[in-house]
Amino acid sequence: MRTRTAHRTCPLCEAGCALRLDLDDDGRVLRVAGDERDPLSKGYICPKGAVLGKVDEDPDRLRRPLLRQEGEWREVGWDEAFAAVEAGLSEVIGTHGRDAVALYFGNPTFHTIAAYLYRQAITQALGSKNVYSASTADQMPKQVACGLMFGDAMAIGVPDLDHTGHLLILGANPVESNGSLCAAPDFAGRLKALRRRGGKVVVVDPRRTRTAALADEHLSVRPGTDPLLLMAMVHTVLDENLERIGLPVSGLEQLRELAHDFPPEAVGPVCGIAPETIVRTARELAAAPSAAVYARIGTCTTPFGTVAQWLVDVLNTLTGNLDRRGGVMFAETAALEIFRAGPAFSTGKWHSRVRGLPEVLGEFPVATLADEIETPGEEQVRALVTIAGNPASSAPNAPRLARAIEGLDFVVCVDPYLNETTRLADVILPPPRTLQSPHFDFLVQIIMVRNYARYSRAILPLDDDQRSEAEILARLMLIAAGLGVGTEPTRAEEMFLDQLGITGEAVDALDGEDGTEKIVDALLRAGGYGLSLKALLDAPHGLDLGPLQPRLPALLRTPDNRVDLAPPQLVAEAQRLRACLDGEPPEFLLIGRRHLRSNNSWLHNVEELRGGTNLCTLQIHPADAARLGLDATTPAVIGSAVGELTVPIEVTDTIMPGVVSLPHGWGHQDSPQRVARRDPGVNTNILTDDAVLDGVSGTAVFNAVPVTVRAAPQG
Ligand SMILES: Nc1nc2c(c(=O)[nH]1)N[C@H]1C(S)=C(S)[C@@H](COP(=O)(O)OP(=O)(O)OC[C@H]3O[C@@H](n4cnc5c(=O)[nH]c(N)nc54)[C@H](O)[C@@H]3O)O[C@H]1N2
Ligand SMILES: Nc1nc2c(c(=O)[nH]1)N[C@H]1C(S)=C(S)[C@@H](COP(=O)(O)OP(=O)(O)OC[C@H]3O[C@@H](n4cnc5c(=O)[nH]c(N)nc54)[C@H](O)[C@@H]3O)O[C@H]1N2
Ligand code: SF4
Ligand SMILES: [Mo]
Repeated sequence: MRTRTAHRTCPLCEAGCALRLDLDDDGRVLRVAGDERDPLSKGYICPKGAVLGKVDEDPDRLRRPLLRQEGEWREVGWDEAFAAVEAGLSEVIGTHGRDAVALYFGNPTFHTIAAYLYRQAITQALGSKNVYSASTADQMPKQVACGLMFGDAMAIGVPDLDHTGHLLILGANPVESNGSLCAAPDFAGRLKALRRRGGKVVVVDPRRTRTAALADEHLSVRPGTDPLLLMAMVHTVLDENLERIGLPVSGLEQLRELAHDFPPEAVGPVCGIAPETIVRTARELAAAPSAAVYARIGTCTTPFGTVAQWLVDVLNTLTGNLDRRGGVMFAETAALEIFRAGPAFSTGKWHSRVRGLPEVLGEFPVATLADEIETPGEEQVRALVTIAGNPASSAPNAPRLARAIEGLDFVVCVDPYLNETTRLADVILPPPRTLQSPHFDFLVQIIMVRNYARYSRAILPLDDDQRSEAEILARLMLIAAGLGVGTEPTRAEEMFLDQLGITGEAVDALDGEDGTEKIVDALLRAGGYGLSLKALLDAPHGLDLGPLQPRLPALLRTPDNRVDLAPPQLVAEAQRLRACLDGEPPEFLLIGRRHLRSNNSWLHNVEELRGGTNLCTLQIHPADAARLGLDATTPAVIGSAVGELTVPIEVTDTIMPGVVSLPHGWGHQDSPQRVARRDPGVNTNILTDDAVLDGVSGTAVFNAVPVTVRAAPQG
C-alpha cells in the first residue's frame, strides 16, 4: 500500500500543535504524530491530536444538509437547503425586523478560518443587535479587563512561559486543557523546564489538579474568592512598598485606597488561605527576578470574573512584570495587527431589551439569550443562526435555553453534528471534515508564547456534494444581506476585502481552492511581518518569528496612553466585592473541570477518547461523602437554584471540602451520536443559573455555584 505524508496544525485546541499525518491512497489516516521540525510544538502531541483521524472520519458526522419537515429530517441538496434558509430568515426579518434574528458563534468559530473571518461579515450583513457567542461563557472578563486597562480588548498579555522565573496560576489546569489564552504546546514540559531553571510555580485551585501536582506549591482556594485573594496581594505589595512600576500608569492612588480595605487578615478566612501565606505569596511574586500571574476559566466564569482578571494584570504591572521578558507580554501577530486600531475600548453602546445588559464587543451575554427569545414584545428574538456552537448544552440553565430555541420560528445551524442544539434546527448546513478544510488560527496568534505563524491547506479534496465552510458562510452572509441565493459566493469575498480597504490587485493570485486564502494573504501582507500566504506555504513546518518583544506603550489605546490601574467600572464593582468579606458561604459550591481527552461537548463520540478517567462524575471530598452517607455505589442528588441532577460520585481528597466538581459538555441522552449516547453523562448546565452573571462583562457563572448535595434515595 502506498502512503503519503501531510503536515497540518491540529485545530482541536489553543495549543495549535503541528502534526504529521500518514494517509493511504483513499485518504484514510493511518498515523498521526507530532511534527518534530515545528519550532513551537517540537513534536508534542496529546491524545486528542493523536486520534485526529478518528475525529475526522467519525461516521456520525453529517455530510449533506438536513432539512426538517413535519418533524422528520430529510437529506437535501445545497440549493434546496440555502433556499430554505433564505425563505426562513426573510420571513422573520420581513415580519419582525432584523433584531428578531439572533446569531450565536460557538467556540470553534475562533479556531476556523472561515468562521473567524465571516463572523464579523455575517454580523454586519444581518444588522441585528442580538449577537451572542461562547465568549460570554469563557474569556470575556479577560478581554474587558484588558480593554479597560490598555484600551484594547485584543491586547491580551501572555505569560512569557519560556523565560519567566516565577509563575502564579489561578483557576487554570493547562496540563489537562493544554492552555487557554496562552498558546504553548507541551505546557507541562514548559512548566518542568521553568522549575529546572530554578523558577517557582504556584497553583491556586480548589482541586489538587495535574497542574498543581507539577507545581512547587498548591493553594487550595474557596471557589469564587480569587478576586479577594488578588486584592489582598495588591494590598500587601502596596502596603509594604514592594511595587516597582516600569510603565506609565494612572489610578495608582485610587487603587491603593481600594486595596486598603482588603487586608490579608480579613481575606484569608474567606478564601480558605492563611493570611501569612497570602503575604508570603505576594512578597515572593514581587521579589522574583521575573514573574507572571496567569488566570483562566476558574476565575473568569465566576461572579467577579472581570475584577479577578483586572487584578491579575494589576499585579503584573505593580511588580514590574508587564511587557517585560519573563513577565507577561503581548504577541505580535502575523495577520491581525490591522485590527489593533480604532477608539479606546468601551462597553454599553446599546443594551439588551429584557434585562438592560450592556453590549460588550458588540455582543450580549449568552446567559440572556433565553430571555430575549421568551419575552414577548417588539424585537423579540424569533429566529436563530448558530455557527460552530452548542448553546443548548454549553449555556447556563441550558434546558431553559433549549426549550426557548425549540419554540422559535426558524433555526439554522452550521455544524457537522446532530447534537443538543442542532436537533432543534430547521436546517443544518454541515461543513466539510477537518482534513478537507484549511487551517490558520487567527485567535491563537494573539496569545502565543512565541511569535509564530503556520498555515495548513486542506489535505483532502471536497466531494461534489460538499461545500467548503467558507462557501457556506459566504452564502449565509449574502442571504443575511438580502442579496439572495442567486448571488455568487465570490461576491462575499469582494465585499469582505472592500470592508478591509484592500483592493483585489494587492492580493497574490493564488491557485488555492478556497476563497479565504485571498483574505488570509491580504491580512498577512498588512500584518506586522509583511508576510504573504506564499511565504507560509513555503514553510510547511511553521515560521518562527522570534521571542515575544516589549510592545508598550505603543499598543496602548487608553485616552492618556497610560495603563489604567483603576478603571471606574472595575473600582465600582470592587466596592460590591467588599460585601463578600461578610456573609456565610453556602454548604457546597459547584465548580467544573476539564479532562485531557475531552473538548467541551463535541468529542464524546470518538471511542478512543472515552472511558478511563474521562468520566462524568461528581467529585467530592471524603469527609463530605462520609457525612452525607455517600459512596461510590450511592449516587448523589445535587440541586441548585434552577435545577436538580442525579449523578455518580467520585470520592477524592484532591478536592477541597465544601466543594464539588462536575465536568461540562455531557448529557447526551437524546443525542443521535452513537458513541456519545452510551454513558451519556449529565449536563452540569442543568444546575448553572442564567440569572447570575459577572457584573462587568456579562459572563456566565459556571464556577462557585451554590448547590445542595444529598444521597439519592435507594431502590
Ligand atoms: N458548566 C460549564 N459550561 C461551560 C464551560 C464550563 O467550563 N462549565 N465552558 C464554557 C466554555 S469555556 C466554552 S468555550 C463554551 C463552548 O460552548 P459552545 O461553543 O457552544 O459549545 P461546544 O461544545 O464547544 O460546541 C462546538 C460545536 O462546534 C461544532 N464544530 C466542531 N468543529 C466545527 C467546524 O469546523 N465548523 C463548524 N461549523 N462547527 C464545528 C461541534 O459539532 C459543536 O456542535 O462552553 C462553555 N460552557
Ligand atoms: N482537554 C480539554 N481541553 C480543553 C477544553 C476541554 O473541554 N477539554 N476546553 C477548551 C476551552 S473552550 C477552554 S476555555 C480552556 C480552559 O482552560 P482552563 O482554564 O485551563 O480549564 P480547566 O481545565 O477547566 O481549568 C479550570 C480550573 O479552575 C479550577 N477552578 C474552578 N473554580 C475555581 C475558582 O473559583 N478559583 C480557582 N482559583 N480555581 C477554580 C478548576 O478546578 C480547574 O482546575 O480549555 C480548552 N482546552
Ligand atoms: S494539545 Fe491541542 S492542539 Fe495539541 S494535539 Fe492536543 S488537542 Fe491538538
Ligand atoms: Mo472556552
